[in-house]
Amino acid sequence: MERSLILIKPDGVQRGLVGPILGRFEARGLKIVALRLVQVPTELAERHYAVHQGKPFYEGLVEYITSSPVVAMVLEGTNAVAAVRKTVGATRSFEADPGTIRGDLALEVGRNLVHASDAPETAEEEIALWFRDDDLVDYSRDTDAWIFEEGR
Ligand code: IDP
Ligand code: MG
Repeated sequence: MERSLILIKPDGVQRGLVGPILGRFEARGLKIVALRLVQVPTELAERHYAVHQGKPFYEGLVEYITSSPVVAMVLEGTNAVAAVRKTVGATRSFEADPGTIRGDLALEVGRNLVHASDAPETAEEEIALWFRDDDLVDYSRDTDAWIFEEGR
């Protein structure tokens, strides 16, 4: 099973969209294996966005993600990384397809509601950055066999 690190960014929390956003992932069948509300320390923001250091939007991005609490979570499922990225939509919200979170609920790139890991390898690194091993809960759902062909 693949896992992805998702953040509902400060605009999502402030706008009261935690439930609707989380609901889209749950409805798709992704399993929540970790979840917490975090006021992000600058140091964590800088490590999380290290790949963007030096880009013109980097400082604004760190300011944005530390401006108010985020909801951090780990979601699990078959092809979870790609599935979540599709559900989230294009980075530039105004270009995101209708039906995606950004395409339905956001307009700007700097207020795009959600972070989602972009590859299984970066997902594992990001999960280690945001959660301790024992924060991840291993459990099965009665619905798993109706969501995953291989059951579990
Ligand atoms: P992603 O979140 O869709 O993976 P990335 O390219 O990894 O997009 O960029 C990380 C975040 O940086 C974006 O989600 C967005 O909040 C912000 N960002 C990216 N490009 C720009 C930009 O051109 N202006 C302002 N913010 C940007
Ligand atoms: Mg990214």
